[in-house]
Amino acid sequence: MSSQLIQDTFRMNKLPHIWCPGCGHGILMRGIAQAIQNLGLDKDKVCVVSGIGCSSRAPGYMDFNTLHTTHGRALAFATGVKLARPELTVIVITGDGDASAIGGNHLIHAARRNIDITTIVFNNNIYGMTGGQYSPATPTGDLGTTAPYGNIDRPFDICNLGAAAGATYVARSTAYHVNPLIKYIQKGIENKGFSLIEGISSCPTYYGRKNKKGDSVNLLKWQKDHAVDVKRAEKLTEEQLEGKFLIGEFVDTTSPEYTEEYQKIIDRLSKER
Ligand SMILES: Cc1ncc(C[n+]2csc(CCOP(=O)(O)OP(=O)(O)O)c2C)c(N)n1
Ligand code: SF4
Ligand SMILES: [Mg+2]
Repeated sequence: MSSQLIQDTFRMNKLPHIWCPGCGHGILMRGIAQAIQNLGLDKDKVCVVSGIGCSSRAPGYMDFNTLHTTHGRALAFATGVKLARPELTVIVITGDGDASAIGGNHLIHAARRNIDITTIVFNNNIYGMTGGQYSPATPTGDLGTTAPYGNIDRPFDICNLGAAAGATYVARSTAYHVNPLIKYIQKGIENKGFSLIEGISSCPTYYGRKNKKGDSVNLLKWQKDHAVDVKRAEKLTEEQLEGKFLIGEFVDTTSPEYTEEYQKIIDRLSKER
């Protein structure tokens, strides 16, 4: 990370961060800071909200208006912020567990409302902070402290979940694919509506170790070797896509935005009085 980016967008007195060496979360956090800086946003007009988890530590380090809330409720708090101060750019940082287990209901309803919030899910396929329990994003068969014989659940595809619920911008990148990640976050922030960007992260401490997938370098190499861009995937056969996952943009559309619709009611009622 360039030292200027750190000086400009991070709280120097909160660093160094508490993440384990090799954790992917720092790369994703840096991507968000870079996207905000690239867009030239006024720091005082940005609000970054998180729930609880390793991923949700990120706003503590970032020098914007920030809220570290309760597990799973980041989007509920962020919805309140956006309705009260619609002029703010509201960004949610959340984990796979935070967003799709305890916070799953908030995720689908924020997407359904198309409220102008950009949500970045740091997906490390596990509950990192609490010791490696399986999450709704843990692949079937993988190990966690609560699945010592292999997870029998089918995982959510978090992008498909957001798209099906009505998000108007949906994309996925990884800690390895940093430049597209930054581009998608920028596009998500620019989208007037609910944007969901899934960042595939890596947790060498729990997910990597429990599943014998190696250290952080191996986990990043896995992302490099298994990610296929959605446009390229169209030309590949099912066999060629076996064991791979898709990155890229899945939804980029428009729909009425929630706070604007809400304001229209306020304006109409004010005129009628
Ligand atoms: C209401 C509530 N339930 C459970 C917890 C315990 N808890 C804290 S973080 C966490 C899981 C975090 O996993 P994830 O969202 O994937 O983030 P990660 O740590 O993997 O980045 C849980 C279950 C809590 N803090 N509050
Ligand atoms: S436990 Fe996993 S997710 Fe949490 S800081 Fe360590 S490597 Fe990162
Ligand atoms: Mg997680």
